[in-house]
Amino acid sequence: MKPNDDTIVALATPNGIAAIGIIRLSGSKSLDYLTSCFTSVSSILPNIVYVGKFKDPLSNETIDKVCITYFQSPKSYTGEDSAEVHCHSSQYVIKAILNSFICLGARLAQSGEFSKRAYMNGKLTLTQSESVIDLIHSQTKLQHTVSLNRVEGKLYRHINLIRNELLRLLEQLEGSIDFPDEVPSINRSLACNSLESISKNLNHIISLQDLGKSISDGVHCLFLGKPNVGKSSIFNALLGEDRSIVTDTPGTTRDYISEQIEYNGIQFMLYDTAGLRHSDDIIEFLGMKKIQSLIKKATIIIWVCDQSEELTADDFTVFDHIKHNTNYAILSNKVDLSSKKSFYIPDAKPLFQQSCSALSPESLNDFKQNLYEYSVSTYQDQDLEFLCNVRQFSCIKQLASLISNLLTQLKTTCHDDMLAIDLRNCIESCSELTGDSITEEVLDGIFSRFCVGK
Ligand SMILES: Nc1nc2c(ncn2[C@@H]2O[C@H](COP(=O)(O)OP(=O)(O)OP(=O)(O)O)[C@@H](O)[C@H]2O)c(=O)[nH]1
Ligand SMILES: [Mg+2]
Repeated sequence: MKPNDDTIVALATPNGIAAIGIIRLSGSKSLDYLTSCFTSVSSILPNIVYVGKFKDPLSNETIDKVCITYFQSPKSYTGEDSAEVHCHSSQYVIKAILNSFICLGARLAQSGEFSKRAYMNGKLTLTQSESVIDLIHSQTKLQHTVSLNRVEGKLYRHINLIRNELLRLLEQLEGSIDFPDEVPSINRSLACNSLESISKNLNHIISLQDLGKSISDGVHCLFLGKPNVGKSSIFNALLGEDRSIVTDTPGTTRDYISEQIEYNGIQFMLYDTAGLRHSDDIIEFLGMKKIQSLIKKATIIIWVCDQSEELTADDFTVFDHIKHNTNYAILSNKVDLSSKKSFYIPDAKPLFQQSCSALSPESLNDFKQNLYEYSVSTYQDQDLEFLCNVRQFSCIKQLASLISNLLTQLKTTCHDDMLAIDLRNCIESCSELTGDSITEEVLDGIFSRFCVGK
């Protein structure tokens, strides 16, 4: 696959009124086009910032005072000759500069086309290119760390090591098939050891992906409890705003409300729900139906109780909904009121139990810390580099299953020719992940997630 050799242009900064807008050019005509519009210097050398007038190449009218830089191939983001024009970000100026380049023969870039060219020219690996988009979209420190790790190519290098080991086995196997007198046949027990270690490794990467999902989608925290225990008050206290309606009438919240907060670099999606109780009210009934599906997708369920009252049948109705789950914690609210000595929940095995008062947000600090610790308890820093996106994850799962089949084959009397076919499939799967073998269609899918100008 060869990149198009036309010259592309796009605005790389958000569209709108701002101090500076950056227009990017990439392709073999970049310097020519730039020279036609920027005549303040007699020659434009690479990697130097020049300040001067940008002129419309047809009318010779000044459009803006700009800074320009030319990057000579291969020392540029895309690997091609490219350039940047830093102008004032007025809609008129941006449009006029883009038009000037288009008049000269440039084409407006498609989403992700600059990064696609960087990939095609070997400036970025596929996993790195994919991470560039995650980096742009990262909202929390942890999302940023994960995507930066990928941009630095750690997952790619790891999969490449696996690929090299598989290639080594294949070479030996094929050598012994083609030249049985010279190359000894493969030592199956050593090959098994090597594949078992690869398989363990891949399964470890797979097991980390729940954490990856939490980091990219946020940890889903579902507040459940009977009416009036203070779910909405706690939800509001955590958000720091009166988002959910609070009244002393049981059944205030009907439908669920969700909002996002960040704590220590992790994104939490909080769900305030309707109080669970036996009710003939159709709206409450529908609210409760939604809760059932939320329970299924919650990372953690927070069962809220009011410790100033005795537990009632409604509390146990709530408990019945969650007692078969292992991911629930108990939050006993209203500690500012006197507590009931007999407040005790038999048979409950919560992840943690905590008291608080929604009226004093500081009393929720320990609760937030517990939530955080639960969310990150399974990962270590070095594991972050192995968090994948959806495409990479499906490749890793496919690879793990191919390796597991291969191991089964190796342990039986399967013929070497068959083993070679299976090994080749595994290598192909590694290549698909790293982008060393990938179809144009998949590539277009990946790069279309980018914004124009990246
Ligand atoms: N004293 C005290 N009152 C609280 C506390 N938390 C909530 N309340 C009060 O309890 C009542 C119910 O609070 P909500 O937050 O609406 O309770 P809820 O669980 O969302 O109720 P539903 O939406 O009806 O299920 C309101 O009058 C709150 O002001 C608390 O920690 N201490
Ligand atoms: Mg409520």
